[in-house]
Amino acid sequence: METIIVTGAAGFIGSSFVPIALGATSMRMVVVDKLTYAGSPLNFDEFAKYPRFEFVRADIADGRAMRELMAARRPLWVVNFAAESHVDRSIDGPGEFLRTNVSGTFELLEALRAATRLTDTETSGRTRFLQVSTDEVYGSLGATGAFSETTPYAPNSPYAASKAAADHFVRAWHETFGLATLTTNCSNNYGPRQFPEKLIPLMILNALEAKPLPIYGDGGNVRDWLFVEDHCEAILRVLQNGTPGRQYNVGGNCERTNLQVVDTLCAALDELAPAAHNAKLRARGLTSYAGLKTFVADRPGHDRRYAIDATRIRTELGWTPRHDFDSGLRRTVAWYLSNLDWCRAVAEGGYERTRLGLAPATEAA
Ligand code: NAD
Ligand code: TDX
Repeated sequence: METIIVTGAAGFIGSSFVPIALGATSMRMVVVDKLTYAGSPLNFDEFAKYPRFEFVRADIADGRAMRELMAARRPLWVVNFAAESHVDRSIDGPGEFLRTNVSGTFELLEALRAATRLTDTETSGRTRFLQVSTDEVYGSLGATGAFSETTPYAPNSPYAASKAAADHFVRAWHETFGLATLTTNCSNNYGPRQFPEKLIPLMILNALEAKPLPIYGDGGNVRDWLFVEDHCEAILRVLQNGTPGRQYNVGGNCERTNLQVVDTLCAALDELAPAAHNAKLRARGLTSYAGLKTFVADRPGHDRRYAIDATRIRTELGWTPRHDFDSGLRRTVAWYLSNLDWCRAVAEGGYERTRLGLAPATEAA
């Protein structure tokens, strides 16, 4: 039985990838995750006893552990989801982003390169490494245009810089060492099990508690939203049929300003958790969740607009998103409403939804 190693699958996107990959292949899956604040075993609970599933708690930046793991498991495929993923946290503490996102990716590449020498006779050179990257590496767009795979990298946040650096290592390991690498650059994901520091779950939980919905700046920043399962299906498609050494942009063709996202969310909440039944909201004299919207100081270095040109993955690999934003968002809201215990459990490490990422002003020279 061939093996797929999936790093970071105790987090949001990786945990959606687990059932999709287990269902679409007959491979053995080894999930490798450090279980940081963002990772929870609850996210793969239902697969823990599955015979083809194994969990290894490890740090991808631990080179020795990664070399031992790859040599022992001899994977056919490695998919790297593991990362520090929150832009605001990268402003408060960029060091961990360098360690996990850059050094971690480097250690995985080196460990797989070493193991591939042992494995390639078994897999006839079919070993593949897929790096799950982001559209944020391309920087910020003006009012028009979209990122393509030839757009130059221009990262603006410490998070984006760390992901861009990792992508360059991945590229170099293909060009120099002949490792069969693939990179996907995806836009903003939404869906179940997203840690409540990110825009959509943060707004849902704050709304239910009748707390302010903090909108950075003027709320006009644009993101291209994609339902998480669509992203995972794209990753699988690239693993199966992508051309080594190639990058694939993945997007939802679904641009929304943050204000539009929050308004759509509030409308879904008004329907699924009516204000009339929310005592805290009524105590504030409000009849709709939209009354909680609050404009706050902008994120430093806040990218204005992202948009993805997904022509390559559509024409070469036949992938298109299956979910539209309104139904995907409703499904997401319904999931959070039914999983408030999960929300409490993942925040137990001390996360209280306070504002992150307001860097102190740099002192004038
Ligand atoms: P997440 O923060 O929800 O999960 C990250 C996971 O990685 C967690 O389970 C965490 O425990 C694990 N991890 C962190 N450091 C680790 C380490 N040193 N060793 C092993 N495991 C470690 O992130 P996510 O939103 O699921 O994102 C997954 C990947 O997709 C990331 O690489 C991210 O850059 C990329 N991505 C995310 C989005 C998005 O909208 N969320 C969009 C495009 C790309
Ligand atoms: O409280 C908030 N208020 C607000 O206005 C938060 C948390 C965010 N925002 C804004 C900032 C962004 O313009 O909403 C937008 C989305 O913010 P995040 O959810 O933090 O996502 P973003 O910064 O766009 O990055 C996400 O998409 C790309 C993921 O976190 C990354 O991992 C991924 O690479």
